[in-house]
Amino acid sequence: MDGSVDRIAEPWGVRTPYGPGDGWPVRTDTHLAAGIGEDDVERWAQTASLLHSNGDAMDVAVREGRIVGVRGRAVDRVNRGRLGPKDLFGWQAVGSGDRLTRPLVREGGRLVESDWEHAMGRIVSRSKELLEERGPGAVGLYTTGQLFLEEYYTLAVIARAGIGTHHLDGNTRLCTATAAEALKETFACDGQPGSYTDVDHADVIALFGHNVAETQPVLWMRMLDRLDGPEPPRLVCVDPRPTPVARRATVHLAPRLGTNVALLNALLHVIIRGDRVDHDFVQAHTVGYEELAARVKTCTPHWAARICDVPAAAIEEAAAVIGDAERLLSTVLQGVYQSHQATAAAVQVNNLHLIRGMLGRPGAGLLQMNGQPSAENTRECGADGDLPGFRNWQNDEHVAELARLWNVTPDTIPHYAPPTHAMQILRYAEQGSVRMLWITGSNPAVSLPELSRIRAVLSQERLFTVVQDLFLNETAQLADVVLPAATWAEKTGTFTNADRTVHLSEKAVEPPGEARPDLDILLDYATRMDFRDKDGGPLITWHDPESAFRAWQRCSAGRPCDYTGLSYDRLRGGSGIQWPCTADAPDGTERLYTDGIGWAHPDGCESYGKDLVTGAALEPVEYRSLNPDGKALIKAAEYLPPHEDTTPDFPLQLTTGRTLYHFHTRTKTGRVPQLDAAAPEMWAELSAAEAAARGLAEGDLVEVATPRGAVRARLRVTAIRDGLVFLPFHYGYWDTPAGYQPQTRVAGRAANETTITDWDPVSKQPLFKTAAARVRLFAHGDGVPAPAPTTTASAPVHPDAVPPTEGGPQAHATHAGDRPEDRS
Ligand SMILES: Nc1nc2c(c(=O)[nH]1)N[C@H]1C(S)=C(S)[C@@H](COP(=O)(O)OP(=O)(O)OC[C@H]3O[C@@H](n4cnc5c(=O)[nH]c(N)nc54)[C@H](O)[C@@H]3O)O[C@H]1N2
Ligand SMILES: Nc1nc2c(c(=O)[nH]1)N[C@H]1C(S)=C(S)[C@@H](COP(=O)(O)OP(=O)(O)OC[C@H]3O[C@@H](n4cnc5c(=O)[nH]c(N)nc54)[C@H](O)[C@@H]3O)O[C@H]1N2
Ligand SMILES: [Mo]
Repeated sequence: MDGSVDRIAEPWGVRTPYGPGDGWPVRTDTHLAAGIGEDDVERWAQTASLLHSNGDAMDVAVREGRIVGVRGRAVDRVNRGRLGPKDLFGWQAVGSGDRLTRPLVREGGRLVESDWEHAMGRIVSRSKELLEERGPGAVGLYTTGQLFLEEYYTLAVIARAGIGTHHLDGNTRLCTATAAEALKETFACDGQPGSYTDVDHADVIALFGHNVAETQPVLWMRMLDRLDGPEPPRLVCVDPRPTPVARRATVHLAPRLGTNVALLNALLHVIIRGDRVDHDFVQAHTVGYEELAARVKTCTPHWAARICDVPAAAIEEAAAVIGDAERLLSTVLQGVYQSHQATAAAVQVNNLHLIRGMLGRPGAGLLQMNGQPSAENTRECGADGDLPGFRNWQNDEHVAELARLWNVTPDTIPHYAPPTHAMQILRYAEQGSVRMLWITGSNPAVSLPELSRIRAVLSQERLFTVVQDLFLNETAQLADVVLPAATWAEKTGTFTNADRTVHLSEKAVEPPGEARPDLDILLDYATRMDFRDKDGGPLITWHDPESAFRAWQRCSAGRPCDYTGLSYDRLRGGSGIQWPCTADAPDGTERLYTDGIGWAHPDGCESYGKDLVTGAALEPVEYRSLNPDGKALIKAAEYLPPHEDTTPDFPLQLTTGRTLYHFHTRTKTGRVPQLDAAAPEMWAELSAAEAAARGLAEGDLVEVATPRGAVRARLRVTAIRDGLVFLPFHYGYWDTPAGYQPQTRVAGRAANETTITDWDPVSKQPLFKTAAARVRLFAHGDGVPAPAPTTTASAPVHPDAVPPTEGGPQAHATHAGDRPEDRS
């Protein structure tokens, strides 16, 4: 099968079909810079993908101190050598000519070049001033899902035990807060139950609001290879857009936005009505079944059909497929997490698995997906609104454990209330109680909802903003101090993907100019702040990535995410390894809950749970009486209508999301010629009927407006459901074209000008996927089609009208088949 294809035109490459229970064949994908052959590569450095949560393992090719390409790692359990388009080409952004190379500080209103001494000095003196005058609550830290484990753990210790602030969260709040919360509601603890190898065994795969084809293309390759092999699985897809997944589905349900709970309750109704319930499993491992059965009794497919605008027969059919499954794998992502009733809906997917006994065996897998590459570590290390090691802020013994570990008194670690969530930190900054905000690895001026408000908050005079990034992005433009960070391939560390696989990422090249690894910056800050433990010793006792990793191992010991059996050496050379990895499970753990529910006992659990409607936290005593034996919790939820519904003025539903070729606010992918060219500009999507009703055609310039703001973009007419407009959220208000020309300002282009300040009451995740909007003609097109890809959910209904998305010779990547030495 060896050969080469244009991986912009054919994002998933060639097929390697396989049957149930067989190992996924190897296919090694390679892309090297023009004119470079494998013989020209001086060195390969081991790492994994940092442009999504899949954790595709790869080696970075180095020549003369520069990255010149990448090759998938055939030995790795996650990808068996394959890479997606973003990873094949995205490495070029690391060497981009416009990286930040020196610290910047604001002088007389302008950002000017400075040095580390001066820039760190400003941060430290402001920190000390605020701690003195206003206390730790004046300092907020907003991090990411894109750093390394060692960095998050250091950040968490600095925040919780050094500064002593409650206000530390990640952009994971926008991303996987609901995944974590749904797992906490059902299993009383975070931790992904399933494994990617469940794809190898499943007879039914159900995807809820997850466009895996575009957002984890290698996982989709695995599914495609099953679909093209003997005894293929049946696919259920719940998504309002015609995604590549929807096009391959046995049953595709395209609900109205924000109606996931109604749809899931109807699926549960049919399964319970037909008694496709594993009563033995329910009896042995769960509490709450009776309440669920009562709750969904009236949720017939006919009832849901009216709410979701999906045919009742299709709901029956999907329920029959799920009800008949012997090995059901479900995945859930942003179509649930960022939509109305996020946690309540995600929990109903868990319920499907619990009542069908689909847990803890090959193929019976549940993946409450992650989005960002290291979001898992943000959660584990407690750099989001959790305590490190999945510890429970309401459990005094857990807080005491951390205090012993860090040699501080328990009252040093704030735990009087749940750690502050990102939207609330922003609110405190808006109101003036938070006076310093340190942003690491995120671009909130593009990625948070209601941008006019975010810009106003971040540019306040009284708020001291620090931005630590690779580029002078939209957020950095508003900062008081900008710190140049080294990134992936320029620093060493570990990170963990969505199925708990830990990878080592080695330094391959030097960072540009004075840019420094995030870990070094944080350690430097801790030293300058002189953070001490209770005996006067230094609070932070580690000094480099490997010693930070060992410190984290001690923190993880005995917790669900136990890393004690791992080491840098063990992660070097072979495959990534799944946690928990301990002396008892030295090769890691493929699936959780193979032997009952492990972490729901009141003494050990991470969370006592919340009310699914109000988000109010349960008291320890309430939890103890509800679940004394630590079983899984079946929690029912009632469907409630979306907060912002359509009106005559705003008659369409608006959703936002991703395209295959770009990552977030495009700081990395926008600087890569192959990726930039595949989707160079903003667009909007409507169905043919909605376009016709407004006299609109492909390529017309339209304005999409909500009560918050508007964007202008060319229209792509697709097979999206009626009543819906879609905007990709990748395009910021600064253009950063590949080729590194100077940036230019583009007004009215970022999708988040239109989105609403609103969040799920339980997980506090912002709702980027349910709002009401109107679309009107701004100017007729000039025959030029919308700049949207044709290979994705954005495929035009009239393919002849739009030239196909291709990458040409520069987008060719090679693939090579199984070699005996690669077989594991
Ligand atoms: N190419 C690419 N890949 C990425 C990323 C990227 O930026 N680009 N980012 C990474 C990150 S951080 C994340 S979080 C993931 C996100 O990965 P996904 O969740 O797969 O991506 P999205 O496009 O945000 O949303 C998924 C789908 O939700 C559907 N949807 C919208 N509203 C609803 C609803 O109310 N109900 C249902 N059932 N579906 C709905 C949309 O039509 C969309 O197809 O991707 C990761 N991978
Ligand atoms: N409308 C709408 N908005 C959304 C979403 C949506 O679906 N719709 N999705 C949400 C989701 S799921 C997510 S995850 C967020 C993502 O939103 P952001 O976090 O804003 O995403 P990025 O553009 O990836 O920003 C990451 C920043 O970190 C920098 N960076 C990269 N690597 C490093 C590093 O090693 N060190 C440092 N210091 N910096 C680094 C990059 O240059 C970039 O500026 O957007 C959210 N916003
Ligand atoms: Mo995300």
